[in-house]
Amino acid sequence: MYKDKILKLLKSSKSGFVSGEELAMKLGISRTMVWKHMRALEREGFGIEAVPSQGYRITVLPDLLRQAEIKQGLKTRVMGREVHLYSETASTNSLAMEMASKGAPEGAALIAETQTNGKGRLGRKWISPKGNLYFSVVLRPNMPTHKAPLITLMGAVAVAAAIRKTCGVQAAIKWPNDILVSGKKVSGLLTEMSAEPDRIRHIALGIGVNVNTALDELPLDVRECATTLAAAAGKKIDRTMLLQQILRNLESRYQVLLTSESDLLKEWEALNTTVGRKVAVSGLSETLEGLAQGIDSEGRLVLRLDDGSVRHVAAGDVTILKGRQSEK
Ligand code: BT5
Repeated sequence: MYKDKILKLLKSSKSGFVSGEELAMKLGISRTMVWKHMRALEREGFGIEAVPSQGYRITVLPDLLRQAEIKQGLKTRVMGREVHLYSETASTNSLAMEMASKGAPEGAALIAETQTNGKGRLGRKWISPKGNLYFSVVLRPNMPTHKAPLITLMGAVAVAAAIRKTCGVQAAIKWPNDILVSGKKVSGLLTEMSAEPDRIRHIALGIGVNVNTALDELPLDVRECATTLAAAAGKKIDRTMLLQQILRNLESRYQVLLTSESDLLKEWEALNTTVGRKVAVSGLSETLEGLAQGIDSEGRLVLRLDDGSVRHVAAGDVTILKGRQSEK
């Protein structure tokens, strides 16, 4: 698309300016067409200044994801090989499940600027104001059904490592699907699956990250336990860069999971904030308290209860009990 090419040229110009003549020549279009594309970019929220004898330059960059920018320099083979970008959808996970059942390839990424019915686990909601990241990738792992929880752990590693690298913020994983910064939730993952008794057909790995939204866009009860990367880093975060890094990490960590599960679990252990802590895990029928000792080969949390017995917990919500943190 010409608009994306124009943006690329303007962004890579050292002085910031590129003349209408140069743009017209490089794109093989007339100067009138260049001008028309500039007006179209302004309608999308870009600020464009035209200075006689210097040319055009960008003065305001809107915080909008663009498909071409996401693809540019991504350099992945699988993750993001197809990118579908929506300004609004009910839930990218619902979309991903639907598209996967119709044959979408592994690595297809469904991304939305906002969700009207963002989903958490167990019918809970994921609040999805603009300015953050909401996306799902289609996966078709050749692994038995009981190993599917490892996909969530793999995704958590990819997200936590990407946040550390691109935002310089010490993100940590709370088992099973939360990413925390300073004890507050900045990201959540939702893995949905279609399977036969012994075989996974496809998975939608959904990732929500609070990036640039103002905290008061979140309802009070959520705000108390949540934060955003911009708040933690003290600056606006480039969502495209973060998204690209998560996709790159998903590509590499998915391969690690499929070829050397123990290596993936080692990285998970290094990034997690649950193991070694005294925790309470509330499941559907009971709440267990104990020392989180580790993770097993099916992604279950290994918990030593106060009576010395050991339980492998497959799902639940973890509360890290305060006052016992020296156990880490
Ligand atoms: C999760 O569930 O954390 C999974 C979140 C997955 C969201 C992504 S966005 C893209 C894809 N499409 C979807 O529809 N979903 C996925 P859970 O562990 O059940 O946590 C849900 C709880 O987190 C809620 O009950 C709230 O307490 C809290 N919460 C909701 N919105 C939040 C937000 N934006 N930031 C932090 N916490 C939030």
